[in-house]
Amino acid sequence: MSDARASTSSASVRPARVLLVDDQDALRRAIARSLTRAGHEVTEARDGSEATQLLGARRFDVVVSDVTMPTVDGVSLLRAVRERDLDLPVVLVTGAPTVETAAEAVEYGALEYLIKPVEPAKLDAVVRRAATLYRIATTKRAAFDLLGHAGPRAGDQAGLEATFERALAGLFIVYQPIVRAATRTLFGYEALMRSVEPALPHPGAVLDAAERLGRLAELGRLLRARSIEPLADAEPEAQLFLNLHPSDLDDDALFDRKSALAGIAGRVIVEITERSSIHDVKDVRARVARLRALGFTVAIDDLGAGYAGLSSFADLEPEIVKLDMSLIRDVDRTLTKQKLVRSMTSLCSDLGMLVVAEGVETEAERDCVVSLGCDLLQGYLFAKPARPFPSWTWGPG
Ligand code: G
Ligand code: MN
Repeated sequence: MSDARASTSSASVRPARVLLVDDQDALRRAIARSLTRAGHEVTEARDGSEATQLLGARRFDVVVSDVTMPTVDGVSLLRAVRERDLDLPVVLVTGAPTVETAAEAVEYGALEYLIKPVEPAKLDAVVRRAATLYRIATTKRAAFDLLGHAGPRAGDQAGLEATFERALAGLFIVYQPIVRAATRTLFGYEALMRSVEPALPHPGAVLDAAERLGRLAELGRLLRARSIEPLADAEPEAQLFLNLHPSDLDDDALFDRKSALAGIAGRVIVEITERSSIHDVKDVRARVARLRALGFTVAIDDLGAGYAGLSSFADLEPEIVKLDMSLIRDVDRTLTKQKLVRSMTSLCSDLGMLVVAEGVETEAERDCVVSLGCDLLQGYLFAKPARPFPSWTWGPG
């Protein structure tokens, strides 16, 4: 990008504290040497988990990470970094670029996405630019703290609060159709949060910020209220899928019989994700039973994306199971995925549960998951999430 400019115009001669992550020892050492020669202070990590530990223990100005590594890969590391620090620049370096990782890298705010081999001079320029941008970001926060607030406050906390407030103000809801495989008709829409705040660019970041600020319940209420607002304009038979954070189950407002949401409970499916643990919620079963008693339908979201294994099934007894898109991606070309999806659909149909295939992007994936017994389909192939209510197509063929 603008490295050439950065290297010539950069006034920054301060060395950057670089966390360098790569599982290939020889390559990592070579890069470390060249960065050290360029005047930087380099700490090496062999993988993402070692890097995460170092991030907890020391301060860095920039993270330079390989993408493909065992256990914790570069993109997961990028997410871990964003959980701790909204500004710390991450430069991803890959030997095997894919559109998918590039897109994820952008989504989670990687500063640069470089292809190996990277010239030492170029890496030096990128690192300098990154470190400078980081300083600008922290300075901006400090300035905001000084000018925008009276009284002593933790800079990071204040920065995060301000960012979160802007995210709340710029929050909006998009909807993605979910269609029936058997009849090729609309089943409902999933409501998805979006934010225009660049510092919290994706729903996960907004949720993390809310969690750190102890404002998850408030965010959940806002999202639920916003999500049902346009429902009067939807097809009357359309169901509404709502994402709940496990902590929402602790919020009494969710169980209020007189709420607008409870009033339409019969068309609402609450999705509880497998991505975060429901073990922290007290009396999960009783809480979920109360939701059912109010008329809500329960779905497990992101199944296959990890964490809960099958124990969440026992706790939630969902009516609907949403298979994570990682299981659906290339399912038509991946035998192991086909076997997994097939076992899930047959198990679920034994239990009377409907299965949704999430993230269907191609006709081949669509036809494959239909033949494997998925009842409901969702994904870019049919429609991207959009303001209410996007039209959709079955796709060509
Ligand atoms: O975690 P949950 O399943 O609620 O999140 C769904 C996310 O997946 C949304 O942010 C939505 O924009 C995205 N999404 C929906 N359909 C597709 C798809 O076909 N491909 C990809 N890559 N993402 C999708
Ligand atoms: Mn969902």
